[in-house]
Amino acid sequence: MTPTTRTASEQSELVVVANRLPFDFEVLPDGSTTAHQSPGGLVTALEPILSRQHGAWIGWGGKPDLDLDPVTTDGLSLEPVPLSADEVNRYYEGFSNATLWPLYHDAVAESEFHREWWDTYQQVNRRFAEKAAEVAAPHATVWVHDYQLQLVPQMLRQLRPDVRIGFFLHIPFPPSELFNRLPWRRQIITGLLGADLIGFQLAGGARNFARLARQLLGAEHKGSKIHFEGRSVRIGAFPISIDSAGLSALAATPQVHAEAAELREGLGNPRKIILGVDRLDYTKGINVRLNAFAELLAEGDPSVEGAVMVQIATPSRERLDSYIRMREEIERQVGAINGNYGRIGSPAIHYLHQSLPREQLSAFYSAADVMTVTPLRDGMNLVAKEYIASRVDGGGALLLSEFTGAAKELKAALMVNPYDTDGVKEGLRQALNMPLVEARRRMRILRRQVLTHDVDRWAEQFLSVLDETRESLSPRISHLSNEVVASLTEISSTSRLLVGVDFDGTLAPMVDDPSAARPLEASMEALHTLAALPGTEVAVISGRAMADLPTLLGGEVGKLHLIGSHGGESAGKPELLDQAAKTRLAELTRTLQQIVSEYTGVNLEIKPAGVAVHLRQAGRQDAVHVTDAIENGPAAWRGVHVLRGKMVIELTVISTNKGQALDALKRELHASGVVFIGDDITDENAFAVLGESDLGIKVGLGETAATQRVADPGAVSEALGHLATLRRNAVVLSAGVAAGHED
Ligand code: ADQ
Repeated sequence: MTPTTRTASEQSELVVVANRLPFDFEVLPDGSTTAHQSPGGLVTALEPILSRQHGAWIGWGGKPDLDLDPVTTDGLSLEPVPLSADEVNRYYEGFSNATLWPLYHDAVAESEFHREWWDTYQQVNRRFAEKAAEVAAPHATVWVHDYQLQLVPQMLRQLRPDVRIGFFLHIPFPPSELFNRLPWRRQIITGLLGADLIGFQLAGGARNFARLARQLLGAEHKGSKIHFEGRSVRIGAFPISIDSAGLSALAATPQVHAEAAELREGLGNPRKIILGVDRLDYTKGINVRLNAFAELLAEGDPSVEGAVMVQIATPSRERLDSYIRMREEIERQVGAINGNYGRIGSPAIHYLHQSLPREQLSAFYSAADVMTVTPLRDGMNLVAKEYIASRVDGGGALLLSEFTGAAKELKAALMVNPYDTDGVKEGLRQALNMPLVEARRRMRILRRQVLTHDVDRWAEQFLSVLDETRESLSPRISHLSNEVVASLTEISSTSRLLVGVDFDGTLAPMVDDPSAARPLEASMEALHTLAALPGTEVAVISGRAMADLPTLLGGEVGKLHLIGSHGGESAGKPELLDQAAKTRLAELTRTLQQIVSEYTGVNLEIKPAGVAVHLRQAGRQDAVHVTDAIENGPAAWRGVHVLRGKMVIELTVISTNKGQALDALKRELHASGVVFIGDDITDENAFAVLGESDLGIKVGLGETAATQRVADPGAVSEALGHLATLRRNAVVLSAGVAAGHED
């Protein structure tokens, strides 16, 4: 698809792409829809930046089959992506939450692998990428979020190579031992590598990713950069945080104070309140703390009068079997503990399966003496940070699982291993009995960390590193027009592709001394990448002597086809010249030597089937005289063919040209589509033989039979790099889709 039918003023400089819009939509009984903002940390952090930059947020409305129009609020435009009930089922509940979620969380629950889920995941990712391509202004920044959208960076890059793409993963990135179970592992890594910057919560996630990119795709990794298909991708750790100041301010309000006091009273003024706040998810280790608390009650310390536990669990993913089972298990556990240890009017555990407003949550945080955060694995865990930010009184104690991302920053918390019931019990006991001075000392350290590392800082750091990648984004990419990108995209899926490229002025920038010409490294890398792909052939078709080409190409020919002397020479071709032609060539060489001997700056290049006269270094007048002498002399001889290039005239004793050579190669290789790129007049013969399903790209100005044009050899590098990515995806991904899995 070719992007955008929007005008520039309808596009955005900064686009956030996330599974959900930061709004909840509700369909009323009369069929109309209302929207309520659901201010998560992410939108709070990004809203000011988004509004300033006429930003957009692309996401799903949260209900199947919602067909919503884009809306703009406070300078932020919301761009809904609709999902059918089937897609919600397969892409969201299926592949995202029943395949990826458990796999990325240490496989604490079993992952399910279904090919239909993967198909829908790809389809929906494509829809998000297409929406982003439509909404993003030229050279915009697009920030893609989380595990539901890991293919979007690469898909978007194909559609819009001009935009800068950042990706942030909110959940852990697993080690290869787990990730490699995924049948579509290569596609996911390739999808992510479409970004310019990939952010993880922790450095360990970035390391896991780099190792997999190397193992699965042969990508090179050095420091914070991964080199893949001629591009450099930055990776790094960006631990997310919360609106620390906002939550502190909220906790300091008299209303929250009063509500916290009411809560304590409502709970029967226990000596200690233990709190858990989570999405109801099996990764959160809610059962871990319930077990530990139950065992402590059984041992009589604390007594049920001494401590009360409050567990607030916000409903989550309620249609998935694993969540239904877990909810039943937790509710059974709560019931059993209350049955065993509760009293009439004073249960041991208060359990709310509800989502609470911010103020009420703040009151719970303020009232809780001990906060229990015991996930088996968690990308970060914002609840731990919210608790700390809410303790404006400097009190409270945090029991924290060492398997949360937060544990790396919140070192002054009481750390526990959630798999070690005795350890969790001990931690809980310690927290309940911690001397005030020590508790305050710890909380002071924790607060300093959370207040100085808030979500604003997180977003700014991510976006400024993403901005730095602008340098590595070649400025030439802007010279690839949307039409060139669209044509490359179209031809990349042909069944047998032949890519032909000229050397001088196309692969290698023009230089005065022909022997000093060298191809751009990125172009060569792209050619070798292409040549290694199945169903893909690459030929360098040059006027240079065949014998010189390997050296000119940097010594490494690999799988490239080489054609020299404008098609006169190629590997396996019988002898180039018969006796008559050899005699003619000798005579031609002698005559040309005589003509040029009177001029300085005119160089002859003796080739196997002809002589090239280079005029680039000659004065204007001299060039005219030499040209006249040649045109009126040997150019008119029988059996001599003339190729007129830019400041070069070439006389050959054979009649082949690049068009014939390209056409012959196309037939020999049974190519179904040809891309030819060239800059010179002699390349026009090649453009002339291209058919409807082929693509000709002219480099630079001047009349041409080619249908597309790029600026210079730098832009050729971009075009070839882009074609290599597209082709790789076309052949590798289609092979994966056809086979239903990767291997
Ligand atoms: P989550 O798995 O959702 O996030 P978490 O970081 O704890 O986990 O965030 C939960 C949020 O929901 C918190 O802001 C919390 O206040 C809120 N919440 C929980 N229970 C609630 C209730 N009953 N009522 C109202 N609000 C409630 C994912 C990753 C995490 C990562 C975040 C952010 O799994 O590891 O920290 O993204 O990147």
